Amino acid sequence: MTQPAPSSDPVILSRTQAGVRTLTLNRPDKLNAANDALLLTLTAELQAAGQDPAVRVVVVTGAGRGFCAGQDLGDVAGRDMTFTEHLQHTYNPLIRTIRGLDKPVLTAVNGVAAGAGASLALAGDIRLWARSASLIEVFSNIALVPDSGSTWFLPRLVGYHRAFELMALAEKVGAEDALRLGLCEHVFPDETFGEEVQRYAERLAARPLHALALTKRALQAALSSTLDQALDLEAELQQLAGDHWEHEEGVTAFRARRAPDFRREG
Ligand code: T3D
Repeated sequence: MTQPAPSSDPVILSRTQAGVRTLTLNRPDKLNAANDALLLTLTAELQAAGQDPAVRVVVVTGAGRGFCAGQDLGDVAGRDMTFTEHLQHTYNPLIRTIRGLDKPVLTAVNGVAAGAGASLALAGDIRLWARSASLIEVFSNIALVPDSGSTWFLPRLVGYHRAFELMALAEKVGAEDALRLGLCEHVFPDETFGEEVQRYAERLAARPLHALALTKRALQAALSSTLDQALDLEAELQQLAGDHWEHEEGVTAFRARRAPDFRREG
């Protein structure tokens, strides 16, 4: 299997501020089109953030005017993997890592998100968009099938018919439509996007992380479970939450009429 090629210019920039780890896709000249180095490094950085106690929230964003233009089409010819192998080696672990991470992952969509870049944009637990951002299910332009989770995310957000239309015509969805369709939670002005994302992420970082991790797990399971299964899982996870110090802190703070401090360790 191929490994990330050594490069002087990091394909992923990493910075941590106030418990927020920001991972920036850094191939701005190609609208952050993804090569293997970018995909494998991003996955490794997400896993590292998951293990790092200093990190409470992860933000994935792009450098320059694009978020991610999907697969780097210059990197496909001569590849020593089939499409199936390549997806299983690169994109699928990335999307699984985001959805499985015990910490909230925000996708901060600063510009165009196309192809697998659109899937990446949709994979965040919370999706924040800049006003000039857009999403294109561009795969059919090059006669490919939507991948990296787009066929799972999109119909759940917009329904089968609109998902099919977006995929069949590869039409650009702008920020206002994305908000209306439920492809993002908030749209911020381009000029202040970075600050707004950091402010939002810090607000989330002050929330009870253990409870949010369990919430993420419960919601994801519920997407493919029956009501009975969801009720059983809630009962099981509520025990884990109720036994955790965060719960005691929340109740104590409520009784004392003060704000809870979920950042302190047990
Ligand atoms: O391989 C597998 O395992 C299968 C997995 C597939 C996953 C996929 O993501 S398939 C879909 C691949 N992505 C695309 O087909 C998107 C191609 N790009 C575009 O359609 C357009 O660039 C955009 C709509 C995204 C943006 O258009 P625009 O007009 O704002 O920018 P531009 O001028 O087209 O692009 C700017 C530069 O980025 C340009 O380079 P240059 O001419 O300035 O040197 C362009 O070539 C480059 N670029 C954009 N997208 C890609 C790319 N270079 C390589 N790969 C790209 N995907």
